[in-house]
Amino acid sequence: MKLMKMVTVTLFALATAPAFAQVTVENAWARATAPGAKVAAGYMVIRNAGAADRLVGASSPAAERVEMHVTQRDGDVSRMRQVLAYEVKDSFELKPGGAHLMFVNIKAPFTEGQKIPVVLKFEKGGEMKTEFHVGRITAGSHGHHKGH
Ligand SMILES: [Cu+2]
Repeated sequence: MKLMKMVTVTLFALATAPAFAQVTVENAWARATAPGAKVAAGYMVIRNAGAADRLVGASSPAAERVEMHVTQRDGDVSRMRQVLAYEVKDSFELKPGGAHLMFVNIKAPFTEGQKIPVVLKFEKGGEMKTEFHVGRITAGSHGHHKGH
């Protein structure tokens, strides 16, 4: 009888565990922006210990909208392209020169040390709140593009 009860409790716990026990976000950061800039880029590592999922959207009170972009090399030029989802199997990395979140029409400049609240929307896991820490303007591999 006692064992039966324990099994029931365990099943209940599994059924109600938040989907996000499986998905975690590491090292979420955004680049500081130059005065007057309308967009900012955000990076992170998404880890997924569960079944494959897809990031299908993101939003932030700091920007009019948040798009998902990938960067593609086209000869010497790198171009950004908007995508509708990122496939997240075991992990997915957003990094300078690659995939990134694009904060469009930011409401105020992103300044170093600031924390930008972001809601990530996963196809299966639902919504997840996180924070992007704003780093230096020159952080990452795109610093040399400044001034173009
Ligand atoms: Cu972009």
